[in-house]
This record gives sequence, structure tokens and C-alpha cells, in this order.
Amino acid sequence: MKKKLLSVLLCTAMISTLLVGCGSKTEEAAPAEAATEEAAPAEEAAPAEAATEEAAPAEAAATDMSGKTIAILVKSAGNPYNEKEAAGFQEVVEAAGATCIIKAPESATAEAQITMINELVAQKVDAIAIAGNDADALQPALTAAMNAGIKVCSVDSAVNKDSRMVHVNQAGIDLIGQTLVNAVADIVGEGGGQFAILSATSQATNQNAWIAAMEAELEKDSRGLELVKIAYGDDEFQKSVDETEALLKNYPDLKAICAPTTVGIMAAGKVLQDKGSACKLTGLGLPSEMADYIGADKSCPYMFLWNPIDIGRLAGYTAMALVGGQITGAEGESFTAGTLGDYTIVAAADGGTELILGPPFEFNPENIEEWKTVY
Ligand code: RAM
Repeated sequence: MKKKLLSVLLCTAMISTLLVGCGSKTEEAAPAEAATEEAAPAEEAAPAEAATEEAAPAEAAATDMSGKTIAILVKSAGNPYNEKEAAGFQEVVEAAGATCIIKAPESATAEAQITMINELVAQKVDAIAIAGNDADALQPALTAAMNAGIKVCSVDSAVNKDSRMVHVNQAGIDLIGQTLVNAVADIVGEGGGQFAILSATSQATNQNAWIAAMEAELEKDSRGLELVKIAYGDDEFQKSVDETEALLKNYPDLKAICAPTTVGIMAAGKVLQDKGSACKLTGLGLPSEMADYIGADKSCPYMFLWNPIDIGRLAGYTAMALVGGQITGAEGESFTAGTLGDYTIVAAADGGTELILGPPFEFNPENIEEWKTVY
């Protein structure tokens, strides 16, 4: 209780100075809050999250990791989301005295990641955090890594339960699905209509899980919405532009596009706005990339995301807790993720285990100016 009060006070004080972190608090995340999933870690994390902007790195380094090498392997290069995730990871890993390796394949494929995993095994790193480009295809490479004594966690986009020790998830899957369907229904308005999804790659575990959650939500209550097409822009800007144009051409009555990828939503935002299209947009986007497209008279009335730097930080702390032996990845284990606060490992929907950073946060015309400078 005391902690909560402190959290509110700290946040109130910080909002006035536009400090980072409070915005991803559950207090402000109204649409997400309405759903039932556990939001506790984010709430607890809020003051600490803000503090990480200023805190001395040494404070984060509860365990001395000097002599250790901790790697992150993101989905692909050239995606600012992945860069921010890797930056958060690097910050906490280096603050703990470890060497950080960042690997990013040119395109978001499993093949490229397998090559890089093998390289990291040959380098005898101590831990690998991976944003998987495929749930199953990386299993032989990651199993070999774990057999070699390397600690493996996934982050952002899970690998299957046998390929990892724990997954570091940005937000609950069902909660993201519900939040996105609610947003599509809201922007399409009364009576519903056709909408399409513009995703990343067809193999991306995270997008596929969110889409399945959206479909389950629509099955419960369609709200007059008809999902006419799932298109894949492969987290490449030009491909996402082309796919958006194809959607508009093939579905002239399309009322909305939902893009659960930061690359896709930015591409769609530009296409819809340049064309002055009546088709509206929502999804998951970086405020820094979407500021020009957010607004009642723009292509995207509002969208959602979490702090991509914090998901990297949480993955860094998790990888180090695995290396340090504070956790093994089993359900029920708790540890302190540096300045992000305390986290408990829970059961994941795929039968493995996970940690959840917190609920998604809404970016809209009222707060986009503030957030576009943050991430
Ligand atoms: C893209 C990537 C990433 C996802 C975000 C929302 O940048 O696909 O994995 O989490 O979008």
C-alpha cells in the first residue's frame, strides 16, 4: 500500500517535469486496465522505471557480472523498435560489468538467426536473449546452446517452451488482442464493417499470438467487424507500404487497418494519410515514428505500445538472473529486475513460463507530443 502511494506521488511529481516512465503506468492506461490480466508488475515498476532515466547504473547492478558475456539477438536490423530494445538490454548488462553482444540479422528470418546462435555458442557466451523469428525453427540451435551451458531466454517474440528457459513478454497476449479489437470497433464506429490486419512476418510468434487473440475476441463478440485479410509486410517499410496499397485496392469498403507492428503501422499511417483515405488505422506503434499520423483528422486516431527500452532492460536483468542462479525460469520464482522492480515468473499460454512487463499504453492526440521525444 505504502509502495503504491509512493508510486502515485512520485509519478505525479514526475509528470510535471515530463520524465519518462510514468506514462506506461497502469494508472493512465485506461483501456488496457479494463481487462483482467495481471497488471501488478507494471504498477510496481512505474516509479523505478522513471528513476532509471536518472539512476546511477551501479544501482541496477545488483549482481557483479564482470567476466560474463551476455548477448541479445533481435528480429532484424534497421527497425528502431529492435534498436531501442537492444539499447535497454545493453545499458543494464554493461552497468552490471558484463560484456554485451548485440546481433541483428539483415532480415527477420529464422535461418539468419540460426547462423547467429551458432556463432554465439562458438563464442561461449554466458546467456542469449532472443526475439524469435519463428517459434519452432530455432529449437535445435537453442537446445544446443542450452546443452553447452548457455542460459537462454526469449524476449518480445517467443521461441517455443522447449527452446527457452523463460520468455520476457511485453504484455499479456489476451490483453493485447482485446485492446486492439476494442480500438478497431471504436474507430470503425457503430454498425461495424470490414477491417484488415497488416502484420510483420507470417512466422513472427508475437504477432501471430496477438492475431489469434484478436480472432478469439472477435469470436466472442464480433461487434459487426469482419476481418477480411491478414497481410504481411515482413517488418520492412516498403513491403508494408505495398501491402497497405493492395489492401485499399482489393477492399474498397475497408473501414480500418490494424497493424500490430511498429514498422507496419508507420507505413500504413503514411499511405492512408497521403491518400486522404477514409480507412482508419490503429495498432502498435512507436510514438516517435507515428506523431505525424496520430489525431482525429489524421490516419490514426490512437494506438498502443509499451516501453521498448524497458522490455530490453527486463530481458537483460532476466538473462543475468539466469546466469547468476537467482532464477532457473520456473513458475513462481521471483527476482529483482534492478530499477524496474520485482518480477515473478508465471505460466505462459504455450505451456512454458514468462515474465510480463506490464499492460499496453494508449498514445493519442493528448499525449503524443510528450511521448514522441521519449521513444
Ligand atoms: C515490430 C516488431 C516487434 C514488435 C513491435 C510491436 O517492431 O515486430 O517484434 O513487438 O513491432
